This record gives sequence, C-alpha cells and structure tokens, in this order.
Amino acid sequence: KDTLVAAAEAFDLQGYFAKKVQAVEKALDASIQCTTPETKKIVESMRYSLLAGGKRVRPVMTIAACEMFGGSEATAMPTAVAIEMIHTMSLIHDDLPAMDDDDLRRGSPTNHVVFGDDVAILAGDALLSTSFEHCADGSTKAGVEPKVIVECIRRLGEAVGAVGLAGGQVMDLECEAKQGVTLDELTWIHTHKTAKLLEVSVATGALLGGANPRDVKQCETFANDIGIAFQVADDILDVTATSEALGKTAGKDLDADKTTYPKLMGLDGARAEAERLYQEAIDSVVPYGEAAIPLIAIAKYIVERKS
Ligand code: GRG
Repeated sequence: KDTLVAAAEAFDLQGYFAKKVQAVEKALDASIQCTTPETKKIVESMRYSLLAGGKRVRPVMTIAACEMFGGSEATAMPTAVAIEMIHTMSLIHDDLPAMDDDDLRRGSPTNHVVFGDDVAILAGDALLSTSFEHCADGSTKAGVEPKVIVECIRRLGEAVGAVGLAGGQVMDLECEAKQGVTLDELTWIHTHKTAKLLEVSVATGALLGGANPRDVKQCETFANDIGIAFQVADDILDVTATSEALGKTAGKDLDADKTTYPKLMGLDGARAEAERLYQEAIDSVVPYGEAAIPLIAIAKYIVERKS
C-alpha cells in the first residue's frame, strides 16, 4: 500500500487530467448538436451548461476505472458523457429559484438566468433523458455487450431516483427546515446527493472494463468513501475559509444553521473522519496494484483539495 500511495503522489495527475479532460470535452461537444431549427433554443440551453467547464471528475473516473480493468477509453466514453449530462442537469435544477436560487455557477450566470426557469427545467429534463439515450447508443456503437449496457443504464437510473440524487436532495430540503439533524441523516444525504453519482461513475467504468461483481463492489466502496470524504472536506473548507476570511480562530462557523460534519464531530473529528474514509477508499483499490494509481491520485486530490 505504501509503495502505491508513494507512486500516486509522484503521478502526474495534472497531465493525466488534462489529457482525459480534452477527450471528454470533445465527446461532450459531439454528444449534443442542433440538427433542426426547431430545437435551437433547447439545444443551446443544454449545451450552455454541459460545456461550461466543470472539472469533469466523474467522467474521468469512469474512464480511469475502465482502464484499471484493462478496458479502453472509447468503451467508457459514452457512459462517461452520460454521467456528466446527469451531473449537469442536477446542477441546473439545483440552481433554480425553487431550490438553491443561485445566479452564478462556475463564475457564469446560471442556466435559468440566461434562458428562463421554464427552459432551464426542460433543458435539465432533456439532458437526463438524453443521457440514457447516449449511453445506449454510444455503447452499442462502441461494441459493448448488450447486457453490460442494460446494467449501466439500470445503475444510472437508480443513481438519479429516490435512492439517488433526487432522494438525497429531498432529504436535504427536509433537514434544512429542522433542528437536531443526526450524523446518520447527514451521511444519508451526502451518500445519495453526492456519493451515488461518483459510485455509479466508477462502478460502470469497472463493468465496462470487464470487472467481476466482487471487483465492482470494491469500486463502489472506493467511490462511496471518496464521495463522503469530498463532502466532509467541503464542510471543513467552509469553516476554515470563513474563519480565515474573518481573521478569527477556526471554528467560527460551527453554530451556523446548516448541519455540517465539523458541527457534529468538531473540526478535528471531521478531519479524522476524512482521513479514515480516504484510507478505507484506498484499501479498496490497493489489490489492483499499479493499475489503480490514477484512481488513488484522484482520491488524494479530492480529499486534500484546498478550495
Ligand atoms: C436528479 C431528477 C434529479 C433532479 C436533481 C437538484 C438535485 C435533484 C440534486 C442535487 C444534486 C447536487 C447539486 C449535488 C451536489 C453535487 C456536487 C458535489 C456538486 C459539485 O461537483 P463538482 O465539484 O462540480 O464536481 P463541477 O463544477 O466541477 O462540475
């Protein structure tokens, strides 16, 4: 394990990401094109958010997992693109006035600010359904076995539904309005709102790379841990950034309304939890040896990021 972690530390993650993201961007651009004048508006709205320069962590993880089991980038790409479409639609809907009511996303006006709430809702719906179409169509053209394609689509569906993004968001809304949110509830929210899509990214990548069910499970554990660790790290950054900005000692934000990991576990407790999740995640992919280096390096980046 130590040797692998050292190799992941020395790994040129920036170079790896730059190369993979370039391929993902090209595939995203090709995935939705306006072919008739009647669809100009909705396609413009879909492309506006899909091509707005996210980090592309999820599609890169799908490709990395596929390659870890000996599969190719081309095999993973349609599913990787489908997952970025789902992620994008979740952000469009999350920014709507009925949800977080945000005017800015990645430094640009949000979809509904540019196209109106009505078109933004429909662009999100269209991205969601196009994701399934794209996964089916692109994977068939890439020569993926039909039963693997069906399993990928089934997993995508599950990750969006009641035990996925949508369910996680509803539970989050319910908890916003109540006091005394427990650690189990907080973890349920993040497992479904955030970790599920990372889990499906890595699990479908593994399946497309030819992994057996036991290996797919290992990948799920890896991604779920990283997803929660991402959220714990986010909460920690919120506290430390806030206290730095205010020139006060860490912990300033602990009694704000929102329930966070530092609020429930203390700042040191939350740091220890992020580290525990990171170690457990790495342990899940250590058995794959050198092939796991890109995933380990991505995990490290997610947990240790400073902003
Ligand atoms: C799924 C039907 C359906 C509706 C959407 C709004 C909603 C339900 C769910 C909320 C999902 C959400 C916004 C989760 C937070 C996920 C998260 C960690 C986003 C930030 O991801 P990054 O950092 O973003 O990968 P970039 O900008 O890099 O893509």
